[in-house]
Amino acid sequence: MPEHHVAYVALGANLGDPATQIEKAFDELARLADTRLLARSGLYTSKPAGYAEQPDYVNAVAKLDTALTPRALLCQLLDIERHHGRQRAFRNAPRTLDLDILLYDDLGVDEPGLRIPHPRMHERAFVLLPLAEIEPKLDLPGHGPIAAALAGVACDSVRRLTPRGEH
Ligand code: PH2
Ligand code: MG
Ligand code: MG
Repeated sequence: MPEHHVAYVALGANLGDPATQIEKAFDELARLADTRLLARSGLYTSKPAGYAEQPDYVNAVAKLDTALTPRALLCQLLDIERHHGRQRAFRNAPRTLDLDILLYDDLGVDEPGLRIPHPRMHERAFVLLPLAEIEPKLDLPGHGPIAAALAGVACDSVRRLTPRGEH
């Protein structure tokens, strides 16, 4: 029996048809080998953080049960990004699809190309709002309850696209 782990993945897109790409990415996550989609948030629209001259984003979060290692999961996520035509022009450039591992059990990883917990997740409303929707009691390693992290960030530039209770 392979070991099972819980991983949270952030989804983001702001080129092409972002909402459709995020919905498709949820399906692709659900079809990954040795992985089940346990929960998914609704879709959120958000103003770009970091580099302002780009279209608004659609963001969401998935909760996975997976037997993949963090590195194997990352490779699968990069593969899905490539299928969506992701190009890497420069840091924080607009993208057709971005899939980031936020958490993997309570594991800490600091390797080239892979840092878990995601080092900026606690300061990003576009991550915290969808994550809190599916895991309102979550503790963020090193940062305490997710509700406290949310209270410390500006959420006014993030809006749920679909009514609560619907995806
Ligand atoms: N991702 C970034 C940089 N800025 N801003 C928003 N609103 N949503 C994102 O997913 C996002 C961003 C780098 O990954
Ligand atoms: Mg990212
Ligand atoms: Mg990324």
